[in-house]
Amino acid sequence: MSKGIVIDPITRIEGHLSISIDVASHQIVQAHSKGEMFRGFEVILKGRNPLDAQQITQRICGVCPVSHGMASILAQDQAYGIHLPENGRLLRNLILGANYIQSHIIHFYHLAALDFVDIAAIAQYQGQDPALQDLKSWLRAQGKTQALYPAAPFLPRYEGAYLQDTELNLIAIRHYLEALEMRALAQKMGALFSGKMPHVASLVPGGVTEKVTAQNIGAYRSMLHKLRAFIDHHYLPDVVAVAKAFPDYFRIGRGPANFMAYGVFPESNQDDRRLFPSGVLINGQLGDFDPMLITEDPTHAFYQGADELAPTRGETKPWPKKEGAYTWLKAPRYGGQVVEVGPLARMLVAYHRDQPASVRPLIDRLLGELNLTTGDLMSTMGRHAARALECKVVADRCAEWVDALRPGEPSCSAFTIPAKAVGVGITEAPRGALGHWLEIDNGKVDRYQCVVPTTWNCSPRDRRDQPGAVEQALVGTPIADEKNPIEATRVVRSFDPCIACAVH
Ligand code: NFE
Ligand code: MG
Repeated sequence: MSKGIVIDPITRIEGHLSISIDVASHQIVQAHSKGEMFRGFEVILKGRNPLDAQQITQRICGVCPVSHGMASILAQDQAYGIHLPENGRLLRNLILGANYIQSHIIHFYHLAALDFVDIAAIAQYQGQDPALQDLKSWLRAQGKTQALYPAAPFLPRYEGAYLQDTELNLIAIRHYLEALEMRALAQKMGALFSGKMPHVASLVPGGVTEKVTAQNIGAYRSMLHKLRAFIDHHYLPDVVAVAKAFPDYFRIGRGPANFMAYGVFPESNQDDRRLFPSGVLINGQLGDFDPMLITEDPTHAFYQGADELAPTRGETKPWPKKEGAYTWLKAPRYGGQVVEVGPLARMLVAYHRDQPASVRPLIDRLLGELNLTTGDLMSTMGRHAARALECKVVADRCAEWVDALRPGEPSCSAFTIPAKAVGVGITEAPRGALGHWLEIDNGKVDRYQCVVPTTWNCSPRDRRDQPGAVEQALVGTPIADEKNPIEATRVVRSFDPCIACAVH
């Protein structure tokens, strides 16, 4: 006999992701992932001026809006046949880089770490260690007494085996608070070139509208300097400390073990080299990514339509009473296969391609320190580690991109909107592979389809009855106490799901 457990909502981020699990003999035997709302951005866009798309699609989300804006202008660059000036490419990378940094920091410290760190430690600590007493006074001086007397947003929580080491707990709590400031700093850094955050104003087809000046270069450099120090001296060591304390989580939450990356951060305007390359890892084999193999299957989603459709033919026709449906997410598939997307997919593809050169040594060093293999990365803790390493690689590369900007030179190109055109914007959001498919007729949007990272990861079963990536990752997870299924939340949150994006 199995017992059904519903965790709803499961994320600490916008949106309504509900997870239903069946547990037998203290193990998850089956899981269903459910997106519980309809949004309708693809419907809203039909008939509008295509230039509205990069503004409207940013409203899909408050965490990764830059990526939606980026996918939209990439689709339009292609539809209008535009070539970017060098400053335009670099500025886009710097704005997106700032967004990645804030997203990864907020995910680890504010959305996930509380599943591992014991926030109650600070209230309980009565020792004599001057450094820890100093932390208590520091928290008081900052007016952060919430951390001393745990309340919302730290409670309620599931009880479980949290970090035992008091000093580590207290350090992590201090870094949680510092990370709030770092996250704000990353947003300010992005706003230097984007006008504002989170929904940016300067991204346009043809480039970026902000001018490059010595002043905004200098300001970006100095903010980035502080962020890189935080990533190197706090974020990476904290992830390693948590990983050492929870080694089981390199064996829990494996998922389909097939990965896909579209590639992101263009390194040239002449060819399609990108900082993180595209590729797929299917059954352990590295292959080239082919966008023609993408389909979406509505079998178990609340939408009309019986076919698995390519996004160029995709439809969004809600059917809330559909029999057999259990979620508002369609099921994206790659050549019929379930794939995982996100930082782990990007880092594994980069590792196998040995590009960029910084990735393989970073991963090898981490694996050496933890005595693990690349296979162990396909896990709950592997996702956290990959995200942290990626954050470092992006921040380090931003320091080179900002130095390459040319003050006084143009940052965008002119364009006209044709009466009829198609374009696809293929990029990567912090949470994974993101595509926007655009069709223009009579100068207006005729079809707009978004296939989004969390839709890939949290997808439902398809017509072949293959469960989605998160649904697969949950199966086999041990649940020590059915009243406190903290292990399941750790697995799901390692994907950094955002259901507002996933449904769109
Ligand atoms: Ni709302 Fe998003 C990212 C996108 S996830 S956070 O990253 O696209 O589906
Ligand atoms: Mg869609």
